[in-house]
Parts: sequence; structure tokens; C-alpha cells
Amino acid sequence: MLIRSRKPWDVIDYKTTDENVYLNRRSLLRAMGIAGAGLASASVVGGSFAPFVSSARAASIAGFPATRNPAFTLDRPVTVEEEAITYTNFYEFGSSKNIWRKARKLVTDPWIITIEGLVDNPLQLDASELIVRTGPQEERLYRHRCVEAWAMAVPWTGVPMSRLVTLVQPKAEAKYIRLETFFDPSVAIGQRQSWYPWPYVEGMTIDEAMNEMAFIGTGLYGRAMEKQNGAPLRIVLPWKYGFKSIKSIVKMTFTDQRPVSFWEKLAANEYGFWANVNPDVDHPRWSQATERMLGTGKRVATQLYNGYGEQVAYLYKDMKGEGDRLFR
Ligand SMILES: Nc1nc2c(c(=O)[nH]1)N[C@H]1C(S)=C(S)[C@@H](COP(=O)(O)O)O[C@H]1N2
Ligand SMILES: [Mo]
Repeated sequence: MLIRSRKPWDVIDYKTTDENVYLNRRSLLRAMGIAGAGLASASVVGGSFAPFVSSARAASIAGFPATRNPAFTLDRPVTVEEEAITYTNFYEFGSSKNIWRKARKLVTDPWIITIEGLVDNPLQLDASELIVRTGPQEERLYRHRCVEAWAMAVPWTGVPMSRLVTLVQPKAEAKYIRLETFFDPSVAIGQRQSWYPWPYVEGMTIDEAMNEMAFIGTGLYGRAMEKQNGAPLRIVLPWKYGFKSIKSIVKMTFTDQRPVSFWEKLAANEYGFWANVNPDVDHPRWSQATERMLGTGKRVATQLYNGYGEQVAYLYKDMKGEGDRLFR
């Protein structure tokens, strides 16, 4: 296991090392007409928490920050924290990216998760307990690529998905995991929009779940997950478009049937099951050749499997029959 033991004085600095990134972000906020100056200066005051960090998250919680696993490195600066936790996709709270305040109404403690279906050890337990049973937590730096062509690079805290699979012991017939988000339109006002096929559903194969990159996220930037980022736990599949990384999970079902996701139900020609990042397969409505980094607005070339081909390409090598659907 490539886990480095961290000394107490070895503080992780999440502020990017690239000063231009920060300066550019400031001008971007200004251009967007946000009260950018205030937010921006608050975020760099050493030691004190910026206003966009919730008090629950600012409070120290056991397990945070977790030791960083140095096996997962980046080819780009870490995105400024404020951007990653205030620009989010969480349709349960509306289709805008600016839903972080609305998402804070979600009660995430206690949070019961059911793991059922074709497994020898079905479980129903609190999210915190699940993390203890699949721990220890670690931190990983991953790229994230939304199908809409924005991207970020962030330090997630969490546990490998393979530990959960091992814990519940899938039966031989199980091939897929179907994941489901909560349904509570009294809090999640986006769920009052009845034309969407709530609850949000996603899926992966068990082979994908066993891959070393597949991660259960419990935190970001060394603190517990903000609600808008999918507290108390979410999936992180960095080689796939972001919509596969389902947030605030309440149920996981091991099955022999391929799950039909929320987005696939809405628009199967745009959002398929595999959804592996591929710069050569355009979305029907836009190019996927490049992506825009949150914070800097910098355009960078999109990479096959989001740059994780070495780790995941073997999963798809015999799937030629599916043609380019592999990447939608
Ligand atoms: N339940 C749920 N999970 C979700 C979404 C959502 O709307 N609802 N959006 C997805 C999309 S499109 C992306 S890009 C990522 C965004 O994660 P972030 O907002 O934490 O960056 O979450 C994914 N998980
Ligand atoms: Mo996305």
C-alpha cells in the first residue's frame, strides 16, 4: 500500500502553488460581477475559515484530514477550494451551479444507507459506520471532468470502492451496482420538478467498482464533504464524465441487470451507461476535445479516460461491439 505516514507538522497546503491561478480567479469573479473581492480575500486568510465553508465542516471531525496517498498525482494545479465547493451540479437543488446555500438544508446526520441485492452480506447502517467499516480513509488528488466540459482538480477524502464490494461479498451472478440518491422534495426543491426521473440513479459494473481508481468520497480539501458536493458520501469515478459520480447515496443494489441512469432516462443519445471521457467522441451538442478549468477558465486538452487509461483501459478492451457508445 502506497500510504505515506504524515507527521503532525506536515500540513497540507491546498492553496495552489501557481499564483496565476489565484489571480486569474479573482479577475474572473470580478468579471462575473460577484462580490468577488470579499470572498476572495476571506479565502486566503490563514487559519480562519472562509464564509463559504460550513461550520459543520470547519469543525474538526475524526478522520480529517486523512493521509494523502501519493500514488495519485496531478498534471495541473489544484483548483481553488472556494470554486470547487460553490460551483456544483446537484439537480436535486436546482439546475443552476449556484445551489450551495440551498443544499445546506439537507440533513446528512444521521444518514442510513442500504446495501442489498445479490450479496451475501446485505447491510443497513449509518454512513459514518460504513466509512469506519471500509476505512481507513485516505486522500487522493483526482481530475474531474464534467460532460459539460468544465473540469477541476481536487483532493478527495474517502475510501476505495473495492473495500465496500469486499465487505458485502457479491454473489457470482451480480454484475452491476445500481446507486440511488435520496428523494425528499420537501428539502430538495429541484425534486419538485416532476419532469425529471427522480431519484437520481447511476450505475457501474462490479469490475469497475473493483478498479483502484473507484472511490467513495467523504470529504474535500481535508474536511468532511460539503452537502452541495454530496455529503455524507458520494461516488468518485474520475475516468468517467462527472454525472457518473453520484452524490448523497442512500441505496446500493447489486444486480445482474444494467442500471438505467437518471440522465440516460432523460436523453439516452447524450448520456450513456459507460460515459468514459473521450476527447474524440463529441457530445451531440458540443465538442469534447477541450475542457475549461474552474477558477482559471484555462482551456486544456481533454484526455482519453480523463488521463487514467493506464489504470482503467483494460476494463473496456473487449467491448468493441459497443462502438462509440462506450464513451457516451
Ligand atoms: N445526486 C446527484 N449526483 C450528482 C449530480 C446531481 O445532479 N445529482 N450531478 C453530477 C454531475 S453532472 C457532476 S459534474 C458532479 C459534480 O460534482 P461537484 O458538484 O461536487 O463538483 O456530480 C454528479 N453527481
Ligand atoms: Mo457533470
